[in-house]
Amino acid sequence: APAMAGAPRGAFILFEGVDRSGKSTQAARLVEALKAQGTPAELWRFPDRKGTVTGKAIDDYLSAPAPAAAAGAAASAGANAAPGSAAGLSDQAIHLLFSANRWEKSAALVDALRRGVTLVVDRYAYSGAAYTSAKRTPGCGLAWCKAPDAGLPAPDVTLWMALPPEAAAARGGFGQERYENAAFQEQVRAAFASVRDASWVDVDASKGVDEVAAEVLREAVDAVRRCREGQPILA
Ligand code: DGP
Ligand code: NA
Ligand code: NA
Repeated sequence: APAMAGAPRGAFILFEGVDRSGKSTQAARLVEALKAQGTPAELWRFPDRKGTVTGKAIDDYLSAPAPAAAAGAAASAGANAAPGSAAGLSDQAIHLLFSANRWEKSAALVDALRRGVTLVVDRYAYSGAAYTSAKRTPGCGLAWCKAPDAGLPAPDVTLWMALPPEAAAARGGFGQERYENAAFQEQVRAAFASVRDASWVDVDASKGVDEVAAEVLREAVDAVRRCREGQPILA
């Protein structure tokens, strides 16, 4: 379909961070703040557990309690999972499903941006590379982890919710999901440092919620402006 003359595209604003960094709270607040300013905006999240073919398997995998063991092993496949259950998927298979989950939504994502909707996205391909490479599975180094996501639409800005380990720990205990243990989260944090790129902006997530929200809104408004001024959709 021909592009509507003069219709500005929306911005792709991504939040990344370790678990408990406050990104989901900030992403929800940002959508409301943008809408209040008259900018059409939607909240998306990955993995998309509900609106996709792959979401159910990913949800089953994440919900399965991980065996208590060394951090890497604890995040990997449950050795005793029943055959055919997502809980027992290999590190390689679940990695590709997470990537497929993003690819399932990629055409709709580009379509929304073209329609002028700004997308505020909670996790994306950086989480994909960071969480799997943090498992230190032989043969699954960073290049292997990044490969299936190559060519996905890319964010206009990535807001990294920077939170020191002590501050994350002070926010209380983890839940029951597979990756929620302190040792593995530290490996994830280190892996994120190896995947950062020019789209990244550090947000000091240890500040108060309102202060963080104000900083986030400034960065988001800047990205929306760049997209209105004609910055092409990135890949
Ligand atoms: P969330 O719903 O944002 O808490 O994400 C669920 C968990 O899945 C969280 O621990 C981060 C992890 N995760 C998100 N995306 C990916 C991915 O692409 N690959 C892997 N291995 N883990 C991911
Ligand atoms: Na989580
Ligand atoms: Na979250």
